[in-house]
Amino acid sequence: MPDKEHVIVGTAGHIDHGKSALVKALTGTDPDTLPEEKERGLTIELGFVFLDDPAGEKQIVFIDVPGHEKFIKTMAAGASQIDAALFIIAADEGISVQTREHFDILRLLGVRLGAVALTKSDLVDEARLAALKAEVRSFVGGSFLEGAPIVPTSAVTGAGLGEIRDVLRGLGRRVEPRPDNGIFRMPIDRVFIIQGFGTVVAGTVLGGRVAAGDRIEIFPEGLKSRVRGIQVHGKKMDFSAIGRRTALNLQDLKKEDLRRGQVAAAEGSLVPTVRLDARLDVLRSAEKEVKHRDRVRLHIGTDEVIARLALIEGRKIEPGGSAMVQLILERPAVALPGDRFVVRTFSPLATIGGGTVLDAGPKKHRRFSDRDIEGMKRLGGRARDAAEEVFLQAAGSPLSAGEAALRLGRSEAEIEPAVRELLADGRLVMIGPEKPEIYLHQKMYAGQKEKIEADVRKYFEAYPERPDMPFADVRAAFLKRGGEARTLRLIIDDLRRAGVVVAGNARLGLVGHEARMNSADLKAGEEIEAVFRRARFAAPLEEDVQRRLGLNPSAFKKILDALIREGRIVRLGAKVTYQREALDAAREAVLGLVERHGSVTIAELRDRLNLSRKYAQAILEHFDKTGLTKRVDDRHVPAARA
Ligand SMILES: Nc1nc2c(ncn2[C@@H]2O[C@H](COP(=O)(O)OP(=O)(O)O)[C@@H](O)[C@H]2O)c(=O)[nH]1
Ligand SMILES: [Mg+2]
Repeated sequence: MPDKEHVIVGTAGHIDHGKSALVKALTGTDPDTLPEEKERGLTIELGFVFLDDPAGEKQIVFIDVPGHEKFIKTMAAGASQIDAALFIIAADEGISVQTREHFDILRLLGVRLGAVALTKSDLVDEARLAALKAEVRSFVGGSFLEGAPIVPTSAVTGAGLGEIRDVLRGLGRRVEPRPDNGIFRMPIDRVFIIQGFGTVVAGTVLGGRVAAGDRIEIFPEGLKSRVRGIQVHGKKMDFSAIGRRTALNLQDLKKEDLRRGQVAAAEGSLVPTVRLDARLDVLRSAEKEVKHRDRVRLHIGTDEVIARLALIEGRKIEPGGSAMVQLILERPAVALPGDRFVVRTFSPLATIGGGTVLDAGPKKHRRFSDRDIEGMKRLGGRARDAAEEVFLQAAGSPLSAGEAALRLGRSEAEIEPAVRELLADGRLVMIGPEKPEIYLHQKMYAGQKEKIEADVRKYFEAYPERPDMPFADVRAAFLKRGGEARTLRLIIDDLRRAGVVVAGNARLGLVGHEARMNSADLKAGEEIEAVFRRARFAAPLEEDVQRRLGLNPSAFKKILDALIREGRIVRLGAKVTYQREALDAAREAVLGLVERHGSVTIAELRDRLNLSRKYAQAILEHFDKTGLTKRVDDRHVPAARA
């Protein structure tokens, strides 16, 4: 395991406010590495710098973002995966245009922790610092930065650097673990070539772990590859895991095939989509209302996609408002529920809002459909409603609380109590007592139970002469409808307890159903039985009886099967079929012989009943099989005595 957990800290703030200079002052490393960046003194690309702090519990990793308005797209990609923000405001200039826009983006992306640095403190006096501090305090009021440390710093004099380091360590301790579905996922934010190493993609791992040799897929394009090598913090590793800044060397892929915005993930683990359901929060500062079919730039993960906003709820969204929308993407992308996003308009080019993905593979909705809006709201609502909706959508597939949480992109700590509440209220049915426990929504369970009962009733309407049905038939129909075997077991148990069915070995009977045949069949049954009865020990072959009575083979088989089930006819072997009374007489004869001689042979029975050897053998084998007698060499003795 990579030695320390990472804490990803993103810078944010207006251009030239000293973001890059502060990262360099803290780490000794200039995050601007491109010749063009050095030349122009301007950040263009994301810069990744590790803070050397051996005493720190966790490894701080900075993502330094460009402040220029032209590079908001890059900033949004960088900020999308961070654990905490280092929000930068130059003491001399104060709150500026991109200070506001970056702040909006951090909030929309759901960043939860951070600190403020008032940079270039060497350029202003104490009074100005105090005034700015108060202004910033009120600016961040009500946001994730309310009450956050505000630290004056100077990259020139070194003032405040020690304090910032302490603040960052403190943030590191407060970072909550990211929800993990255990499946490897890493949005790509850098693609490069290392001489002698090959094509490399880098990013922050958002789920699961990845090991050298793993097969992965690049989404949404579906490019398959294998991980040839892994680097974490410049060191070669056998694997990396959630939360870590990670570089993967990929086999068989060229740099031209790869770009920021793609997602490297476990093969087949994501489904590209052109639709996303979400709640969109529109910034109070947005210039205009949002209208149906507005075309926007969607920033999700490290990706940017052009999309139209389908307003499912309401005709427009006013600044400061919020509503359910479906984003219709102009090319496929990948996401998971819980992922945050930002939307920007084309003209004026501005961040207008953002939100949380509720469904990453939704159907097309009808606008203003109450049912659809209700479902979306529940997914985005309080834990209990969201959990209930997930169980409803899962239909026949039982889920654990953990799985429900992952489908919502929420933490298990939030969803588990909601699931327990739903169970206590009878909204969920526990399907398996195994750990973790799995549940179905009560409505889905009841629906499945009804269908099974209907299946059983239909079967006996079609085959009234049969006393029971093969369990395999019930099972096949249930599985075909998307049910699961363990659910079926529970349902059958329920139906049995409720006195609806009787469950025997591999067969199922319906309580109140008496096997019956129609009158023609009954008459044919009498005739068949009469033929066998008259033949007595010299029983004819079944097919001869069928032909003699002029019955068609399938009708004959159906009726004969019923007679056999009723015990009126007994099949002793493949070619020997007796009527019950003949068999009873044979039993008397066998018992008589055994009583006299202690045992009986085929020859003795043949002579006693005056029949051919074939029948005598079939009779004795039948009694051996049914436990009346037992064979010892060529003699058959009473089974009890043997
Ligand atoms: N006096 C002074 N100048 C600074 C300080 N930090 C940065 N600068 C200068 O401000 C300019 C912009 O800094 P830079 O880090 O590139 O800003 P960024 O665009 O926010 O990354 C550069 O000329 C820096 O030398 C500081 O603490 N004091
Ligand atoms: Mg910079």
